[in-house]
Amino acid sequence: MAAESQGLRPLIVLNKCDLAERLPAALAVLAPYVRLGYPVLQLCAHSDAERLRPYLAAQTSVLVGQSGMGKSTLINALVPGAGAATREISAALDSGKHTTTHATLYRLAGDAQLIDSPGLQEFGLRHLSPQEIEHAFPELRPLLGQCRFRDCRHDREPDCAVRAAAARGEIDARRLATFLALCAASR
Ligand SMILES: Nc1nc2c(ncn2[C@@H]2O[C@H](COP(=O)(O)OP(=O)(O)O)[C@@H](O)[C@H]2O)c(=O)[nH]1
Ligand SMILES: [Mg+2]
Ligand SMILES: [Zn+2]
Repeated sequence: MAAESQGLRPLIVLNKCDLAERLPAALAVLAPYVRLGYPVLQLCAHSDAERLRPYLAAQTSVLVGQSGMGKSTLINALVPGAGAATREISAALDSGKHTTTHATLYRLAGDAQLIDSPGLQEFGLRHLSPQEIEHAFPELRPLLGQCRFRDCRHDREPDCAVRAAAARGEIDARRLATFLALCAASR
């Protein structure tokens, strides 16, 4: 949603695919995003991080995700000598929770730049207005302007095109709940 709101092209990277017993549950969580057309790249940062490289060419990319998902491990696999702190390194240095604490930009061959980020703690969407949040949900865009009320919040209003689409199963229920929670937080 943050990427959509900024006009960035999202790629969902599903890391740790070597943990085969967890893979079906992870893919089930991602299914609504696949239905929306977002590409999903499955990999294991320890063995086939190279599969990410073609997606990074000639542009700046940022790795965003919860702490522990393997962002710094990916950086170290793709950028020789990067030395990004991972959970192993911070444990060895006995620094406990100090892994990635700030964003760092790394240069790759082929005019590519890759930014490692410290996870989602500093990350919010509260700066977005309800209108900007609407546009961060591609599945809502074709419905905007079709509700009875021009300022419909898609919450309890009658003749709401968004809720009607959700009732028909055309909008994922969890995505709609997230949308309503984001709108409530931005008011
Ligand atoms: N099994 C497995 N573990 C991984 C993989 N990638 C990263 N890890 C481990 O996940 C932990 C967190 O990795 P780290 O790169 O520090 O995550 P970050 O917080 O997203 O930067 C470390 O113990 C990594 O070794 C992977 O593909 N498979
Ligand atoms: Mg990190
Ligand atoms: Zn509505």
